[in-house]
Amino acid sequence: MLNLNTLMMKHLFYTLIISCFFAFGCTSKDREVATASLNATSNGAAIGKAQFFEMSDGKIKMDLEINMPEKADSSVAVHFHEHGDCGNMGENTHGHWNPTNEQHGKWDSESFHSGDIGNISLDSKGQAKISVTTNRWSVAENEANNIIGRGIIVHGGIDDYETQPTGNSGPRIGCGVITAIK
Ligand SMILES: [Cu+2]
Ligand SMILES: [Zn+2]
Repeated sequence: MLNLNTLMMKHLFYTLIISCFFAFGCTSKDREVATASLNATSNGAAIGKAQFFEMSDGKIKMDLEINMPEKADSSVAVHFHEHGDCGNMGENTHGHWNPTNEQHGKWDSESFHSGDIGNISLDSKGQAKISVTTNRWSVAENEANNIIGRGIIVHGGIDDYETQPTGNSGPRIGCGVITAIK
């Protein structure tokens, strides 16, 4: 005869396994796959960071934080640029990263570059936190939409979402490089 304790232990064990799969998705935790430190192009001061997570559905999520007290109560434009080289006041990142060969535009509009994050409004302290989740990005080597090694540029002006191919977004005041986390 099985004793009651053994039965209860078995029940508990299967309950835990099942609830883990169905309720908590314990095998598919979002994994941090890349990061970028953002620094002022003028003096190298830290102005924010981006963290990238691979989601269970294969999409990539970016959590972006900007902290620029000198830009309080204003907006800055953010884009991914082609090259991960912040030299020469961010100019070495060259133009907007554009793996799908589209026109520059507003995120989620008819046509836009895959790194056209767009205008981000900073609060009275110059801070902002945004998240973007998309299937336009990957971290897979040899994929055209691999974000690793791309530059992130923070502009001192506002993206008009029209002017080609830059949005006329003003000077490059901040820069970072998307770096893989192994
Ligand atoms: Cu830009
Ligand atoms: Zn663009």
